[in-house]
Amino acid sequence: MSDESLGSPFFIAFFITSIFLVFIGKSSKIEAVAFLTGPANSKNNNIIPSGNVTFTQNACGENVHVRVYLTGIVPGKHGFHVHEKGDLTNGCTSMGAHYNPEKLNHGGRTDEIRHVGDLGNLEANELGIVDTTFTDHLISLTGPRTIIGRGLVVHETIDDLGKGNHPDSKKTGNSGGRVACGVIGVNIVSAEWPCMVHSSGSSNKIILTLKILLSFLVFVLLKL
Ligand SMILES: [Cu+2]
Ligand SMILES: [Zn+2]
Repeated sequence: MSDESLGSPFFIAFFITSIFLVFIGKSSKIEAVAFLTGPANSKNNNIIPSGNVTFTQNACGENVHVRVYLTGIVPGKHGFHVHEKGDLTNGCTSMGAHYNPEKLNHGGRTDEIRHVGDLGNLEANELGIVDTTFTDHLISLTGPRTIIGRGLVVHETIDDLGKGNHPDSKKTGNSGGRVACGVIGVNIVSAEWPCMVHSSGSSNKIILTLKILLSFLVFVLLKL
């Protein structure tokens, strides 16, 4: 191969396009949303709680970003969990237990031992509004720990995160009744969903880089 071909505009364009494809073009973003509501609360001027929770995962296996905006919630802290069922037959009570595929004890969101569904507490301000974001490393919108189609529940009282003395502490965090809930459904899906290979976003990028390097090699060999 001559030196001129390496420096040709076509060659440079090919290389730039390849890099662009690896880092930008190969998005496998998924977003899910749950609309939460519950019965009018007699302890809260009969206000009906409502609002949305969105879950965003930018690539298979990556952390999930959670955005919460709820109104009509009694001021203070409230347990917040993904429950195993997306069943609203009998309101929030039919959503089953905390989503716990690994059969571990209940815990807090940042604890090593926790249910996959344990998302800690939400805090409503004096106006009854919860407006917060956080990122979780354990829930997923794809693969074996997907929360799609499951229930999302806000409880009446604070979750003790498995550290209380109550017998239910290590099972539920003893956070009382269920004041608002909804089913987690798909909102935005890009081309790669569901992830057919359970690999992390970074290893997907490595595989794609190898594919591009291989096609680059074929291209070079054809030019020889
Ligand atoms: Cu719960
Ligand atoms: Zn739990």
